[in-house]
Amino acid sequence: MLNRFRLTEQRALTLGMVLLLAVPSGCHAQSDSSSPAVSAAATSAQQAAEVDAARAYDHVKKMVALGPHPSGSEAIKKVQVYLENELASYGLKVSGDSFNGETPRGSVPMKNIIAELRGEKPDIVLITGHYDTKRQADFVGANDGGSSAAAVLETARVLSKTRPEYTLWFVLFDGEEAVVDWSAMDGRDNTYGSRHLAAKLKSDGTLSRVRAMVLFDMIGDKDLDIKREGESTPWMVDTIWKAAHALGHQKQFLNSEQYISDDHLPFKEAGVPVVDLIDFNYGPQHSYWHTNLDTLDKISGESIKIVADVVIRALPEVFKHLNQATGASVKPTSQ
Ligand code: 1BN
Ligand code: ZN
Repeated sequence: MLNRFRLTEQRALTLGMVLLLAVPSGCHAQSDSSSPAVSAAATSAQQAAEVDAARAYDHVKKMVALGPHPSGSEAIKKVQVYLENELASYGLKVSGDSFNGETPRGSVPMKNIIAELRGEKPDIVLITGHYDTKRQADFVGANDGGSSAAAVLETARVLSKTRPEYTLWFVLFDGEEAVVDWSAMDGRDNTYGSRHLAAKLKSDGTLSRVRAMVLFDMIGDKDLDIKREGESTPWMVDTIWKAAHALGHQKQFLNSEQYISDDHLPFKEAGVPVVDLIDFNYGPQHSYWHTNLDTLDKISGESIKIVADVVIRALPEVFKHLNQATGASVKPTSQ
């Protein structure tokens, strides 16, 4: 996986000059039994290129420990600080996108969190998920809110050690959940954060640089099964499923289809290719979804790792597809 991204200079230095000289950036780190220094460094680099299941679980544990955190709550401010500090610790440029969601309960302060990893190209691929929890007494949302935020954090941490071809924005949406009911306000009591960001990027002109979006939602279920989401862009779904198969995760990535209304729709409507990775089969007869049974014991860091690793594996293919779509070619480097 590491070979698919260019190592940052800082990361390359920390891996040591031996690896730097032996393995040109962008090339595969070959194991070399005759050179323990190279193989040790290469091994640590390979490990660094994968999501850490224990870290992913720990992120969810920490967010759950902060208590229910619906949009506008005191607890969500603490979750925001946690997420911002984590993203900043990976060396990413973090910014807050604060706004007021006009909800059936009035104006609610909300904040999307955005962390940028500059790539070789200025065009942007969004890696996203929501972190707010449903407004319901004692609902902590280990899977619904926790797992998506943890997947974004871990994907950001792993990729922050690379220089990707496209610029990546890691986006944590606020206000995905309904304040009263998903269908209230003519179906607009939901996805406040993604609707706000899509509109803002359209009005400031940045949307033309947004080339694709990956959405994680409810991917922490111990019994992970993700269907092809029907609103998603077919080539994005195919690319993700191909990567899942390549990594041996065909049991978790099913070939059946379902349609889900979620944070990807405002970007789809704005013309961005999207994919929603959502396991909408949570517990017996889906009985853990939006109930107080959505707790830590129902999720697994391994499930979050599987989905985030698949996305990391798929990204170079996404970039390739985007390059073909524009007819862009890699500029020859001057000698
Ligand atoms: C996903 C997690 N969703 C809300 N929490 C989106 C959704 C809303 C899915 C309504 C199905 C029905
Ligand atoms: Zn929900």
